[in-house]
Amino acid sequence: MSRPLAERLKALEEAADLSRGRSSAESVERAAAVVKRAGQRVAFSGDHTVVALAGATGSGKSTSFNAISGTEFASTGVRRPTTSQAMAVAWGSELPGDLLDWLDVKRRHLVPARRSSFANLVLLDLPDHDSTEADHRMTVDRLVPLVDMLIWVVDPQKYADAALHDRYLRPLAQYADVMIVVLNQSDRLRPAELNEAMTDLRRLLDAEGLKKARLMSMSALEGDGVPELREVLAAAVADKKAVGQRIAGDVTGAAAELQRELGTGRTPQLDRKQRAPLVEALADAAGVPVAVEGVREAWKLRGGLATGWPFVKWVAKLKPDPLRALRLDQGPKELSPTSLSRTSLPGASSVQRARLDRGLRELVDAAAAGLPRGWAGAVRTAARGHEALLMDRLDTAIAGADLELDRGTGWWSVVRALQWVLMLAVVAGVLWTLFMMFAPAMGLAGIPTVFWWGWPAQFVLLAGGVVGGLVLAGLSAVGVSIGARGKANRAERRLHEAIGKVADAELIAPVDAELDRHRRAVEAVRRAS
Ligand SMILES: Nc1nc2c(ncn2[C@@H]2O[C@H](COP(=O)(O)OP(=O)(O)OP(=O)(O)O)[C@@H](O)[C@H]2O)c(=O)[nH]1
Ligand SMILES: [Mg+2]
Repeated sequence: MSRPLAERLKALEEAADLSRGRSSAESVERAAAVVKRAGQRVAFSGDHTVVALAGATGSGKSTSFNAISGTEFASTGVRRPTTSQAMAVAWGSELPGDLLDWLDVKRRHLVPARRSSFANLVLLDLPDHDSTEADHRMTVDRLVPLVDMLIWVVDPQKYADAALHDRYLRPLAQYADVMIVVLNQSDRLRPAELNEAMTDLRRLLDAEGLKKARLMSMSALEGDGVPELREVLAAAVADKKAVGQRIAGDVTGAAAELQRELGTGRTPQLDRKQRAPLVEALADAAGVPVAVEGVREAWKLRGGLATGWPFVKWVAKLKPDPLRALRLDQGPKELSPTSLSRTSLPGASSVQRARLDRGLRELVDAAAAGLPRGWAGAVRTAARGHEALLMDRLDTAIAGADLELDRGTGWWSVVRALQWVLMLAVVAGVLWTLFMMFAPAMGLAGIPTVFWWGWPAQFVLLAGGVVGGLVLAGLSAVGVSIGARGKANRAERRLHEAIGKVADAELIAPVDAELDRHRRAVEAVRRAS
């Protein structure tokens, strides 16, 4: 087998594999069968040239078989149909048993020939293709795709028969290189009639795309044209091209069929602009806004608890922590890899679902635009194949995102310490005041009042502690609120990133892979053609 042909076969095999499940099963299987058959044909004997005589009953196939081979192996007759089983005669030192087994031709004869111009020729006499016997037709249909060269034997009465032209010649046009049409029984026509019939038949063949098919006239009975046909066969045997040409024809036909099923040959591109809205819809459906709001509230609550005025902040302790309630406060390390749903975020509302569905549909429709049905379906399956798991994946991604809630809390501790000092000042002020009030009654008269900045020290401690604590709490609240906004923004970014990764892995990548598959199939078919 020539190198280009071997490469074309490889490309055809690749195209068939890529098209499997997308293009029609018939075209894929046909291509795969061509590849397999070619491999077998060459493996069983690339040296032999298998030529079959086919045609309608009574056209003279068996008579031609005997005339060409110079034997009497084939029985001819007036009883129609005569030949019911394929028969082979092989020239050489031994019968090519494997090849004939593969062809499943049981009746076989050897013509010992070492140096004959027919050495390595296998000539087959086939039953008729237009028989009332169904298995005759089956034998023909089985062998026509397997042989290397076909000689169509036609007679002056039936050479234009629709059964021959519609069922065989036209569909086999791609094998014109390895087809010979022989107008037999030329002895039954006057020269002018023969001329006319040959011209008519040539025109018919040309119109059917068989320009390259050779047309000859012959009288198998009287021998006219037999040497010429023998010469053509000897030449085919000598240049050994028939096997390759036949396979090349197979590849061309199968590739053309695959090509048709790939559409215009242009693969659509996934529109990157559609990614952002899709991620947005996914984030929405997965509850990212709720999570972001939770981050904001939790930050405020936690910041308030840390930096608030100690005398009232216990009230805040009564509120549940929103992130804990959503089960979003667990760091990535604490996640158990087994549980599927990890957060307690609310499920998607019907509105969110509808929006997500629309986003997905738009993405898929754009990606599949212009693709033939089977391929478009595969793109759709690629995008929606894991849909059931998608929500879980999104939830896992949200649960695993680092929301950075453990960072940026350093100043809270400083404020907390300050608040303690200020609280102690208040307590000291109160105790001091009480002491000053009850000192005389306890017989401790005459304790002088200490003045700071013109005010009694205990009052300065008490008032300073209260005012300081409240002011500090107020300023901290502003800081916490600014921090909460920052945390919420960062969480939103982080969660979108995480959702984007899921979208890429579960939706974009599979669709891209499917489009790439189409692209590669188009390319493989181009190489096979
Ligand atoms: N006049 C004439 N008769 C022929 C010629 N070739 C074959 N015949 C006759 O046509 C009849 C049929 O010939 P076969 O060779 O048996 O035809 P076949 O195509 O093998 O027919 P099936 O085996 O039935 O498919 C026989 O009687 C042959 O003698 C020819 O070139 N000229
Ligand atoms: Mg016959």
